Amino acid sequence: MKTLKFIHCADLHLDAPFKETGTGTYADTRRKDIREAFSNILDRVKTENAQMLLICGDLYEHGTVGKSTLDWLYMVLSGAGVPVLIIPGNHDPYLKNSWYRNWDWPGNVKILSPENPSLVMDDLCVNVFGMGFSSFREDKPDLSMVPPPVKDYFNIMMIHGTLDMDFTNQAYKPVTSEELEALGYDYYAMGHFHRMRDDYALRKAFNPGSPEPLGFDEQGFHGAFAVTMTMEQGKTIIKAERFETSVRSYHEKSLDITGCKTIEEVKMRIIGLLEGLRPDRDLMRITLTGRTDLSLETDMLAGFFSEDWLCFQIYNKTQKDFNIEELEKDPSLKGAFVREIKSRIESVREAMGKDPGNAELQKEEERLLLAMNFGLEALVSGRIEWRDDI
Ligand SMILES: [Mn+2]
Repeated sequence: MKTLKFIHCADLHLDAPFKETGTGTYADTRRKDIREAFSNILDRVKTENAQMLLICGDLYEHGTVGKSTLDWLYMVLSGAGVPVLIIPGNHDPYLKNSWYRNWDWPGNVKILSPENPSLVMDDLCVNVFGMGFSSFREDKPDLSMVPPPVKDYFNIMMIHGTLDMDFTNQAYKPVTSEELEALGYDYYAMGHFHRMRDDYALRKAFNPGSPEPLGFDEQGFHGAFAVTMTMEQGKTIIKAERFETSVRSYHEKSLDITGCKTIEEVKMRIIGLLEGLRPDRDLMRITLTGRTDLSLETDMLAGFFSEDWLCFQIYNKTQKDFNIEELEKDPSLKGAFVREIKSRIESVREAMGKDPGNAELQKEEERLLLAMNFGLEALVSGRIEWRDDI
């Protein structure tokens, strides 16, 4: 029985610009976070006793990567202690002026380029073929150039591209499960899409996603794969274990502030929404919804939180509150509805005056106020937004 253990990652995007709004140090901190996520991967190489590291494209941003980051890369990659195999992606393509051609990479790093796409390591019984990018944009690859697998070796294909998705005009190196299966390799190490996937129709294909999420469109789990392959009597078995590498995570939430009478109350509702989240880990985008007449200064409101939170965005999508006095005079169904609910609220309040601590009456008043809002919402806008705070 033969065994091969390796770590498979992709899409680090070192020195990504991080253009979105955050506090002053947001972009710099996030670029450091990417380095830390990569350090987490390199730590795993050691703790797993992995025999090689695969990086399937977009290791860095061609346009913005700095010399200090390349120096840092040299240091950490040379310290990896195992062969590191890299294919260029669409953000770090194998251009004439690519760092892959013009930088002195450590001896244990192998860049699989169109000139040298294959690497056979006899000591590990492994054959790796790499299919990366040589420009920022590439269409369907020519799979006829992929050499046949090497008998009794672990055959791995590294691809930066799009597997089994129909992006007719937008495709970056599209391939299908059938096409890859026909090549007869044992493991297809994907890169390009930033969400982890291990559920392709082709069970031998794995996409690790970005080790550190790069924006609010990259929520959820972010990490890489620790892969163990075993070969016995000509049969190869894959065990790909996902592990988390991300330093921070993005969260988008919406908050209905209908009924808030002061900014202080809005703040309190936001604080309630943050329960279970951590300022040192979570990056927030909150969209305020509902109806209010409060004048909301979102920058000021966000400023209240951004001392503790690295990224705290607040968007205002609230609408002006209903003018009950105006609507009461409305000759249509809206007016009739408002008058009916209003008279019920008044009689409940009258009863409350005679019987203060009556919990049933308090509940009934709450119900009627909600009924007023929901009913008017339905009559005015024709729909009711889902509210999960009630
Ligand atoms: Mn990418």
